Amino acid sequence: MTLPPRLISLLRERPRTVVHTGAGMSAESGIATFRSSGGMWDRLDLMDLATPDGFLRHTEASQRWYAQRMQQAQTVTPHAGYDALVHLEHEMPVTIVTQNVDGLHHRAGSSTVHELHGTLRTAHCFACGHPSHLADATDFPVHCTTCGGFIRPDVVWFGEMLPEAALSAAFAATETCALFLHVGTSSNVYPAASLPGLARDAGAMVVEINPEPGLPHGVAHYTLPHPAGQALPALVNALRT
Ligand code: BJW
Repeated sequence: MTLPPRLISLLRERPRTVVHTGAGMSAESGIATFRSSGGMWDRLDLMDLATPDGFLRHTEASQRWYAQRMQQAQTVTPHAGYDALVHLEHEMPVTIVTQNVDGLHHRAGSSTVHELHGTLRTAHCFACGHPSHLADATDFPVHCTTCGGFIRPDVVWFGEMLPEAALSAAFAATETCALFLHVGTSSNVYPAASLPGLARDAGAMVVEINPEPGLPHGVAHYTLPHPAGQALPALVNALRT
């Protein structure tokens, strides 16, 4: 893969870097994306499974879907692109801002990770908020042992607020970085979709990594139309040569 010379020059300056990842980052580890052809929402209705109203109307189906995804997230292996990001943080200051809930950046060993849409690692009661478990459930629907409410994953659904600490850290890092890598997201969901424009306005070089790039014209300086598992190791290799 040929990288733009200006990107290689910037990398060699060891810039403050933000890596913003979406579902495509985990595709090569075997986790389905949401909106791509063959993605989860080709087969499932997101309004039934991943909204507060949908959860209350289809509690058992939603809990089963999340329990299965929680188990999958614990068993898949982070691919070479994840390892490349761990390597990159030994070379330059790297902040990872992820929309993903699968925890693969943590499992790969990245140290500064802000999870905008929560996590599949934990769960709580939808009614009383008490921490609970869902991943190992065998009987559905799963109820809270404290109040009898339904157990939900610690993820952010449409219409819900993003975790304040992660969101403010993401904006702060984006506004002060020199390189912004936008990896594997369809850029449909806000406020995450506003980050690349913010980075560009603040003076960062914006690079989109996606086999089917989708940022509006004029946001990315460069597009690498390749899978994350190939493009991210190529960036690390550029530092070695
Ligand atoms: C590869 C690849 C490979 C494949 N390598 N790439 C401003 C304007 C308009 C609307 C709003 C707005 N502000 C807020 C809203 C409302 C709403 C929203 O954005 N709606 C839009 C749909 C229009 N946002 C919210 O409600 C958010 N909350 C919020 O803003 O609170 C304040 C507020 C509340 C109420 C009113 C107003 C403000 C919350 C959003 C929560 C999103 N939750 C989900 C589910 C999480 C739980 C779960 O996982 O089950 O998060 S939805 C789903 O989409 C998930 C993802 O994180 C998110 C983004 O998806 P992503 O990552 O982009 O995946 P895909 O599948 O879309 O794309 C994959 C990409 O990978 C593709 O491009 C492929 O080409 C690529 N790819 N293989 C690299 N190998």
